[in-house]
Amino acid sequence: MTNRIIILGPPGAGKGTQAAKIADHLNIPAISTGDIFRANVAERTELGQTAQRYMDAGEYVPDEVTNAMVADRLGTEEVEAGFLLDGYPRTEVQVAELDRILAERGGKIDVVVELTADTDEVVARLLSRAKDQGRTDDTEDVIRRRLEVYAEQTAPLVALYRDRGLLVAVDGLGSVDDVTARLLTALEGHDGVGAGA
Ligand code: B4P
Repeated sequence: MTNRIIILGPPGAGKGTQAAKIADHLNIPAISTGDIFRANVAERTELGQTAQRYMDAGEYVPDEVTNAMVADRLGTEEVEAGFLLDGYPRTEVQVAELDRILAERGGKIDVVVELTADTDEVVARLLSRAKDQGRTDDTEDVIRRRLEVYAEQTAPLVALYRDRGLLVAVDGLGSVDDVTARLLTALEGHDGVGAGA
């Protein structure tokens, strides 16, 4: 049994923060599409130049770009014992591509965690990150757009994965450590996760 986990949630819910902790605990790689895009922006690669235009506007990077990048990563040996996808899939087209990639390799997703947090809290967190880190997509206008895009394109995936019997919702409010503990409890209670990692 492997650990194949998706973490979903609005911008600022704590996906990236928690993905690193959970992946470390389960000894599997966290694949964060946002981090990969930001690394490419910093290195000024062609992918980074494409991604930056969309990220700075609060829009999603086009599916074909994101899908190709994830397919590449899921083709490597490092994901054999499992993986945690942080911020992917974010659209129905990305879900279909992930299904295709996994079917080709004879795999499947074990669990999808929805990290929940209300709008006031996520806006406050992102504005606070803007002060600390100066991320160009953490301005008030762009945050508002990112939340709209999430509601339009990603929130429907919650129902989609619930219908597949894979969804576990975890409250993202409280201290980082409290949320990690809640997540680990939810994952341990879910069939298949934690075994054989
Ligand atoms: P991401 O990097 O995924 O950014 P995010 O949604 O803001 O989440 P992030 O992981 O950074 O924040 P977190 O909630 O951990 O995406 C950025 C952009 O990349 C997207 O807008 C899009 O343009 C592009 N992109 C990425 N994936 C894509 C895809 N699949 N398809 C198309 N485009 C894609 O944390 C937020 C803040 O809250 C942090 O400052 C953190 O320290 C703080 N925090 C976390 N937990 C907390 C807690 N419990 N209490 C208080 N603060 C907390």
